Amino acid sequence: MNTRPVAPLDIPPDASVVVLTGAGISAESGIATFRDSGGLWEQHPVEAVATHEGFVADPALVWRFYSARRQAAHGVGPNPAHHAVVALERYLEPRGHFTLVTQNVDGLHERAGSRRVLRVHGSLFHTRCDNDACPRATAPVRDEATYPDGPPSCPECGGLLRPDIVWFGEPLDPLVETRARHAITDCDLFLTIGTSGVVWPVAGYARLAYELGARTVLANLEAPVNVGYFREVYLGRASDVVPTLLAKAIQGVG
Ligand code: BV8
Repeated sequence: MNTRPVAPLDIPPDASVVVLTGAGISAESGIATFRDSGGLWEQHPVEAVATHEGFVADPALVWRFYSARRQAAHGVGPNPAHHAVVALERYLEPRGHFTLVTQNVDGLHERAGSRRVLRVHGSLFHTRCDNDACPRATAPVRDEATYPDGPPSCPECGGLLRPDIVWFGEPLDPLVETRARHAITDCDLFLTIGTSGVVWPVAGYARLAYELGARTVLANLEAPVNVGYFREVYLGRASDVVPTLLAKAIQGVG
């Protein structure tokens, strides 16, 4: 494992960069990660709250789980790592290419000012109809409400509304995934921040970038299972490590 002392990265202003984030970038904002001790999945079996089967079996439980996450996300804000990623996007805007691929559904990247965001696992603050025959099944609407008294019904068809989240066993949006893969295929630098690298197909993105010869860089609290695909590894807390790694871009220098 190629761990290095944290130091500013040289990123040319015309570089093509993909940043991939996971729950670790939001940890210091106060959002629980999934698999660290005390994480979200410890309180809930994944099958019960993050699969369609679990939703069908107990939609009220699933909506209590996601309502609690909406409340948690409302109560916190972006941290210096989120803001550093925004600065990188602005630095590359004139001559480079930037794509943020996030597994996070908490909306903190967007609140920090990120614009070119691919949300591969959906959005906590969007709701859509669970009835595939309903036009609202493919037209998620912005929804910040919580539903403590039971699952909401679709105003269009009367069916169940669901969070616009990609659950286990469900495919990613094909257009979103195609755009993510294209960006990775074309990138010079693939910077991954705060993910355990265990959830597929996103877990395979580091290998894709590595095998295509990109500069693969990891900023994480600890080494994830796919650490072997990162040419540079910087361990530590995202809000410390990421602003340092991106310091030159933040200052607008190559
Ligand atoms: C699909 C929704 C096919 C819920 C989520 C191949 C092999 C094995 C299994 C599979 C495979 N292909 C598919 C699967 C099945 C499954 C899967 O990957 N299972 C795994 C667990 C074995 N994948 C799927 O089901 C996917 N769908 O493949 O469909 C298909 C095709 C056609 C037709 C039908 C089906 C769907 C996957 C999406 C699942 N949904 N979320 C919700 O969010 O409410 S996944 C869930 O995990 C979250 O989205 C989260 O983003 C994601 C990844 O977790 P991380 O973000 O990495 O968070 P984690 O806690 O794990 O790690 C945190 C990291 O941060 C740690 O490394 C930690 O050290 C670090 N950290 C902590 N603090 C800090 C920090 N770093 C820096 N600073 C800090 N302060």
